[in-house]
Amino acid sequence: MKFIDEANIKVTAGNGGSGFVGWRREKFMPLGGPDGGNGGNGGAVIFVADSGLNSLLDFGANPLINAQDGSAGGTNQKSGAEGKSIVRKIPVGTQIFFNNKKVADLSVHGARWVAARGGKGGKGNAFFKSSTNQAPSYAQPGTQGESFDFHLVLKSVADVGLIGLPNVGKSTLISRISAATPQIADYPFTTLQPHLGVVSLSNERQFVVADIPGLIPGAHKGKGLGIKFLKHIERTSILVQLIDATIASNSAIEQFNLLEKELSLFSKDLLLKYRIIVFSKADLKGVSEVYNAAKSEFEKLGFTCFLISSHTGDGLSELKEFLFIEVQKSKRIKDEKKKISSA
Ligand SMILES: Nc1nc2c(ncn2[C@@H]2O[C@H](COP(=O)(O)OP(=O)(O)OP(=O)(O)O)[C@@H](O)[C@H]2O)c(=O)[nH]1
Ligand SMILES: [Mg+2]
Repeated sequence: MKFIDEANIKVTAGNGGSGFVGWRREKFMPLGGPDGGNGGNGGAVIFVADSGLNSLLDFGANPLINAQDGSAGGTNQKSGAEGKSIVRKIPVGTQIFFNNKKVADLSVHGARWVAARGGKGGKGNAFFKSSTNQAPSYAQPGTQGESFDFHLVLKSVADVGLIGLPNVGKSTLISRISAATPQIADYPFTTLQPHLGVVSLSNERQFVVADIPGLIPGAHKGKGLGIKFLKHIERTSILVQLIDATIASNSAIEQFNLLEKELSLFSKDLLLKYRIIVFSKADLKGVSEVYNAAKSEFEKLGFTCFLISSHTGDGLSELKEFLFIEVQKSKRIKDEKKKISSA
C-alpha cells in the first residue's frame, strides 16, 4: 500500500434544516393555530484515532468530507430529520492543523475529535406561539454547519526509533524482535516507508519500534530518501543508532557522526533524545573486534553500546530488556512532568 503521511482536506458539517411555517387544519376551523415543526440539526464530522491504520492515503485520495444536512420541519409540528454525522477513522498519531496552528493531536487509540459541528435546526412557527402572539407567521432558517480546510500530518507513535545508514540491518532487526514484516534485501533503500512493530516480552510487557528508511550524507538536502521520515521518530523516547562495522567506506565513528549531523539538521530536539549505539551483524568476520575497539570511545561520549546479530539472535534479548526498561523510565518521567505542570 502506498504510504502518505500528509494530506490537505476540507471538512464540512451539515447545515441545520429550516423551521416550517404551517397552520393546523381542523374541521369547522378555517384558521387553526400554527403547527410548523423545527428543522433537524446538521450532522457533524468526527475523527476517531485507530491504531489499525498507518497511512493518510485515503484522506489524500478523498479530501472532501461532508456530513448530511438536517431536513426542514413539517406540518403537524413534525421535526425534520437530523443529518447523519460522519465518523471517520484516522491513524493514531495524526496531528491536525488549521491555518498552520495545531488544533488536535490524536495520539491515543479511540480518541475522538469533532472536526466540524453541524448547524442547528431552525424553529418552526409553532415554537413562537405565545399568549401575545397566537399566530406567528415566521420560522427560523437553520444555521450553517462549520467548514474548515485542515492540513493533516501523521507522526507515528513509537517508543523506540531505529536509525542508521542504508543496509545496516534495521529492517532485519525489527522483523526479528516484532511481527513487522518490512522488505529486507542486500541493497540500499530497501525500506521506502516507515514500519511499526510491537515488541512483546514476557508478562505482556510491550513497546513499539519504528523502522524508517536509511539515511545518507546530505539526507537533509533531500539525498537518498531524505529526512522527511524522521518525523516518524520525533515522538519516540529512545533512538537506536544501528552501526554496521562491515561498511568499508565509513568507520563506526564516522557513521555515528554522520547520523548525528543529519538528525541535528532535521531538528535539534532529536539530539536531546536518549540514544544508544547498537552494532549489527555480529556474526560477520571482524565485527566483534571493531566493536570491542570502538565501545570505549562511545562510552566516553556517554552512550550505552550493544552488539547483536539478527541472524543468530545473539544479543537480542538483552537489547529488548534494556529498551523496555528505558521506555518505562522515560514514560514515568513524562508522567511526572505532566503531573507537575498540571499541579
Ligand atoms: N550476516 C548478517 N547479515 C545481516 C544481519 N542483519 C541484516 N543483515 C543483512 O543485511 C542486508 C540489509 O538488511 P536490511 O534489514 O534490509 O537493512 P536496512 O538497514 O533496513 O536497509 P534500508 O532499508 O535500505 O535502509 C540484508 O541482506 C540482511 O540479510 C545480521 O545480523 N547478520
Ligand atoms: Mg530497511
